[in-house]
Amino acid sequence: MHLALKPLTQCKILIVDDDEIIRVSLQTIMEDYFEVETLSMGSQVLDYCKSNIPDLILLDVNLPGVSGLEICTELKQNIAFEHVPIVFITASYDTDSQNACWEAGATDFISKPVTVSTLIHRTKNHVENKLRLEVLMELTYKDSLTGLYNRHYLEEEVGNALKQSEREKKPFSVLMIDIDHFKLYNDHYGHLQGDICLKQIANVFADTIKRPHDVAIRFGGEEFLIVLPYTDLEGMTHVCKQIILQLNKSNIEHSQSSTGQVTVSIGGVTYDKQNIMGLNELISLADEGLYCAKRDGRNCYKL
Ligand code: GH3
Ligand code: MG
Ligand code: MG
Ligand code: MG
Repeated sequence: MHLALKPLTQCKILIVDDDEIIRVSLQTIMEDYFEVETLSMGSQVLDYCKSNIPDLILLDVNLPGVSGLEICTELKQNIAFEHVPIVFITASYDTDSQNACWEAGATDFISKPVTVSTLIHRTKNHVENKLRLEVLMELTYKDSLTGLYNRHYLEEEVGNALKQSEREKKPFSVLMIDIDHFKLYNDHYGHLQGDICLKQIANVFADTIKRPHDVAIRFGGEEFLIVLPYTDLEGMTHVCKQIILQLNKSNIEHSQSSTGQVTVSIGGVTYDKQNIMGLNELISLADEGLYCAKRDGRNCYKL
């Protein structure tokens, strides 16, 4: 099977080493094949990755302050970065040092002094494997009509995101959204136009959610879930308002609806630390909110 992968020259490699000579020489070698960024301190890595997820990290073990092993452990525990290959560059070959790298979640390690061809071939292999994994995950977890995540993704991945928020004692919000009078839309405009409408609405959701952890999921036919980790009631309210506003601006005609355009109803819930809930419970509470929004006349949200 042949998978179309993005070119390696567009893949981002992050090099982290406190030794400027090593940093610059690694950069010079790698720049012929990849896009390269460098950092000198371990404490900069997490923030950098949050705004710019690399396709591979070349990581020095011995860094002042936060060590390479600590960074690796932290990144591997974070679902946003767990698939980023981390290759240690290390001068220590002894068994304990090697074991420490594997235990921290290393993908591989390369010993200093570095052999250029080994460095290039190993990094290319790891980056290509990451790209293949991403393509396969896209096929497994995305809805082909809308490009949003599918139910399979919800079942496999979102539970883990909720557990992570629980561990970090952070809020976690869920929105359930249903298109208003969509049966009338299909009956009037036809099923194919209905599909186009679903795509337009999905694009509004995708454009509205801004943070890297936010996820929009096609839950069923014309029902969607938006999962907002690290988001409290205030943040969730903002997202609801934005969705209704942006959909209003999109102005998708619906002559059979009293507003004259396509609207949605939204129910939402925020995970409550005092009253620990599982994902299914959160979804059914959001669904209750959605039912209230429908009963209250549609084109609104109930949280
Ligand atoms: P309400 O405002 O109460 O939600 O009314 P509604 O008409 O949207 O609700 P209902 O559940 O009766 O209808 C949902 C419609 O969504 C019916 C179904 O044909 C349509 N639908 C579900 N999946 C798809 C799809 O993939 N494509 C198209 N075009 N229509 C779909
Ligand atoms: Mg060092
Ligand atoms: Mg429905
Ligand atoms: Mg509906």
